[in-house]
Amino acid sequence: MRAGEPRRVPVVWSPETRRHDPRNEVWVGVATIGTETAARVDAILVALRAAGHDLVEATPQPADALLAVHDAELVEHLRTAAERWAAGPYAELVGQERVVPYLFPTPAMTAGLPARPAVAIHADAGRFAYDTMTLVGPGTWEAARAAADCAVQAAGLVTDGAPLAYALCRPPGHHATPSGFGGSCYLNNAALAAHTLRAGGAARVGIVDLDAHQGNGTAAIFYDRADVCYGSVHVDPGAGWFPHVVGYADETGTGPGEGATRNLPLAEGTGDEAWLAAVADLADWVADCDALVVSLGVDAAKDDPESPLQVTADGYREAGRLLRATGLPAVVVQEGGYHLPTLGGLVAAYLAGHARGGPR
Ligand code: SP5
Ligand code: ZN
Repeated sequence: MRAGEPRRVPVVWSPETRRHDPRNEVWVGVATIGTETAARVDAILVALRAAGHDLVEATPQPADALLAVHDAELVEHLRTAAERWAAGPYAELVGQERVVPYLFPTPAMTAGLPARPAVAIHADAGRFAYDTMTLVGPGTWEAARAAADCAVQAAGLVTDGAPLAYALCRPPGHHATPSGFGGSCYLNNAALAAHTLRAGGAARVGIVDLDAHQGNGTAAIFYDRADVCYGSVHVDPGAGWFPHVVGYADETGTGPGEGATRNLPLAEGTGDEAWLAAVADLADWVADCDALVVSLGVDAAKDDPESPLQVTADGYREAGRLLRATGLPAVVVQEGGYHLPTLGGLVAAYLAGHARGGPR
C-alpha cells in the first residue's frame, strides 16, 4: 500500500438492520415522519462500497453479550413487545401497529408506592421507553439485534488484530441505557463494542462520541466505571437539545469512575474549528487507553435536520485523522446522521481520515 492511500476497512453490516421501519415518530403528540430510516443503511453501504472498503455480512453473535450492558427485563421487553402489541386490539381499535407508550411509571406516578409491572402492553411500554419517538414495531427487535451483532463482530475483528473496523449499526444505540430505550436507540451498540474489547483483553477502553447528541445511554452504562472512559462532544443540552436533562460539562463520573466521563457541550451553530478542537481534546484524553470505540454520529453535519451544529465533510475527515493519531486499535460504530443525500459521504470522509495508509 502506498503511503497516503486509504486503508481498506472491514464494514460489518446486516440486511436484517433494514427490518425496523419507524414510519412515524410521535413527537410533541404529533406523528412526524421518522428520520431514522432503513434507507440510511443503503446510503452508507453505497458510499463505503464505492470507497473500496470490504463489506462483511454479520453473523448472529452470542446473546449473552447483551446482558453485559442491559437488564434482562429490557431485552425481554424489546424481544416480545411487538408480538404483545399485535395480540392486543390496537390495530382494529385505533389503527396503531407500533408500540406507543401511554403512560410513564416514573416516580411522579408511583411516588414511593409498591408499583408493579402493568399487565396491558400500552401501559407497560413506558417502563422501558423513555420517550414517544422510539417506537417498536414488526422487525424492530430483529434489526436492533442485528445492529448489536455488527458492533460485537466488528469489535471481535479488532480484538483479533485488525487496526480498524466499522460497524454499520442501525438502529443506532448510544441513547439506550441499562434499563431503557429512547432517542431512536434500542440496544447500545457502542457499549457492546467496548465490552467486547474489554473481554478480548483491552484493560482500558476509551469511547469518543461524535454524534451531535450526548450519548446518555453509553454515559450511564459506564458512569461508575474506571475501565471504560466516555467522552462526548455534542450540542449543548442547556440550549434545549436532546437528551435535555444530561450531557452537561460538570458530569464527570462517580465512585471508581470519577474523572472517566467527559462532556464537551457546544453552542448551536458551532462549525469545524471549535468542534475539531473538542475532538482533539477527547483524542488526547483517551490516548492512554488500550483500545478505542468511536460513536460516529454524523448528525453534527451542517445539513442534518436533527441538530444545529455546522460540521463539514472535511471536518469529519479531520476528526478521523485526529482519532487515528491516538494509535489505538479502533471500532467505529454508526450512530445518527439523517440527511440522506450527504450521509454516505460523511461516513466515508470520516473513515478516509481514520484509515489513512502508511505506518500507524
Ligand atoms: C441517535 C440519534 O441521533 N438520536 C437522535 C435523538 C434526538 N432526536 C430528537 C428528535 C426531536 C424531534 N425532531 C423532530 C423532527 C421532525 N421530524
Ligand atoms: Zn444524534
